[in-house]
Amino acid sequence: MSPLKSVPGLVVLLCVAWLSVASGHEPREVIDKLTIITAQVATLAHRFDTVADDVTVLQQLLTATRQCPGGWHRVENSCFFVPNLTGSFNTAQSMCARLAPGGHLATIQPSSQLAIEHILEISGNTSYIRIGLFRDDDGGWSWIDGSSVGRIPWGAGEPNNSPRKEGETEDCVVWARLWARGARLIDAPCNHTDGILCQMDLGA
Ligand SMILES: [Ca+2]
Repeated sequence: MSPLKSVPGLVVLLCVAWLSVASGHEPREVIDKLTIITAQVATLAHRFDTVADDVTVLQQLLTATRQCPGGWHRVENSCFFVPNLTGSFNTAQSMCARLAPGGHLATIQPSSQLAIEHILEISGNTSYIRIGLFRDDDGGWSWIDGSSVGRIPWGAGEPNNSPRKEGETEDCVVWARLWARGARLIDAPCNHTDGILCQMDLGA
């Protein structure tokens, strides 16, 4: 593409005139060189896009070949684990971080919910399982790994911020393992001792 067609003509003419004077070349030569440089830049940009696409494919292949640690269950590009431990929200998050690099309390996405339900059904005996959802400073709900919060499968009547003890608040979320399928999340106090669902991400 001629530079005359890619930027305002007046600016190009002024640049060509200046370059012509500064370099001692004829304006036609300057235009020819600018045209060649423009074409080279376009070629390099195309090559960069091609390399970026190749890197994306290689990253996807690398993620696909990674494996979960022993005892962890793979769901999509993450691994999930129910340790034979219990803890408060903060304790559980620390445990998950110690169990695997990048480990954290689990995030439940609609696409992975059914598979995670199955993992919880075959793991442990604890009725309530901590996950990484908590009430943030704005009063909304946030996942501890920063994932976007979409539809939350709350149980019937939840969240109700209805603690049994006076003075407590229900600022953390647990998975009620024995509730009906599909809607098992309830808000509950963060300091209660519950089971734990950890997650580590293979693509990290
Ligand atoms: Ca509740």
